[in-house]
Amino acid sequence: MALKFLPRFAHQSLIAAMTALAIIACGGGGGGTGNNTAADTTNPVINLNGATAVNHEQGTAYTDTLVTAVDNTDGAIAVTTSGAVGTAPGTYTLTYTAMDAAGNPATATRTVTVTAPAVCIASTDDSSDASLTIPSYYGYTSAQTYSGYSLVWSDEFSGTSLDQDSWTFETGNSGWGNNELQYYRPENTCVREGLLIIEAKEESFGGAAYTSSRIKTQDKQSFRYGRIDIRAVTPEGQGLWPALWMLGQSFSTVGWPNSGEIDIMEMIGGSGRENTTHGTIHWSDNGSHTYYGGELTLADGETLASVFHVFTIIWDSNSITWYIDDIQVHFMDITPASMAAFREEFFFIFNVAVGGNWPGSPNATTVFPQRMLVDYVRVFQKD
Ligand SMILES: [Ca+2]
Ligand SMILES: [Ca+2]
Repeated sequence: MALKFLPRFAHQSLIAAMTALAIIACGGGGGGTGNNTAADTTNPVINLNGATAVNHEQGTAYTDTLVTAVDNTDGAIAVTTSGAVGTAPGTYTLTYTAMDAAGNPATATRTVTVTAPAVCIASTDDSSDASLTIPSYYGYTSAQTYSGYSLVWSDEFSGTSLDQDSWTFETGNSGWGNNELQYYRPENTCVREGLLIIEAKEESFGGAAYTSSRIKTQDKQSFRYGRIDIRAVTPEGQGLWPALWMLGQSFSTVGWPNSGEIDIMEMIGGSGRENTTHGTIHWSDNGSHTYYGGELTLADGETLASVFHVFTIIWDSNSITWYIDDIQVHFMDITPASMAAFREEFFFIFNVAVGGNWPGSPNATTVFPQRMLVDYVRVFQKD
């Protein structure tokens, strides 16, 4: 609830001055100003100072226009606002009330429709993108339940915008330690048709030649152990580098690689490479960065970009095992003392990098825009 006042004092001073003049004009005397003989039966008038219905794009706080009220006898009077504009897409109503000194009320409303950011649609260099349609990809689907496990968190991406109670956008073009070429922006993410869509574009922004998105669950959703299933289709092309991965929740205090890193899926785009999923962990072995990865290459010409696959880790205090479509990719024993980081909480990061040390830069064969589609992420833990 918020109260809004006009400067009333100035107005009352003016009334007082005019009253004094009236007394002088009447020749003075003790008659006083006299009381109104007729009761005030006229309602105040509320002025919205703006439209009765407005649209507001999600992602920034809504600031309402100053609403005022004026009364025939009281002049400017206070307005009380009830209701609030939420952060999620939807229509919200703000109600304004005012009352004059005689008790005559006034009320008015304004509706504010919060819309999902207009993302994954046309950018200045990509007019064809306005008609984005979600391809009907086929592919692998994992079980909804597992014996001995319970679902503790999932995001099915069934809404119309990224759930910012669980996810945070990371932004910028720092290169992210890998000489990546993209500028990460919220504008390159949307949620549509049950899918998270992260779109990499060839688009100049903030000194970068490409834009994309990177989202994380740090400080919002973190987990230790369990079975994690992520159903996704990767982008493709030389220079694309999609990743579904995790960092230790201690990252903000101990840094990398002390926090530990679990790469559930990485794919490096480019000819002959898009049929291989990489699973890797990074950690600090007594102060030196150490990593160990495994990979699996699909047969029959299938790629990670051609149909949905499910990327899985099964993680407990002893080991992490990676799977694609329930086929084992990699196994790591994490019992050594130097790997204690993997016995702590981790959060998710999903991103599509463009360029960087591992994939190399895009070239003339790379088609933009490119998209990673994520159908769901599910975390199951042992009962
Ligand atoms: Ca009145
Ligand atoms: Ca979904």
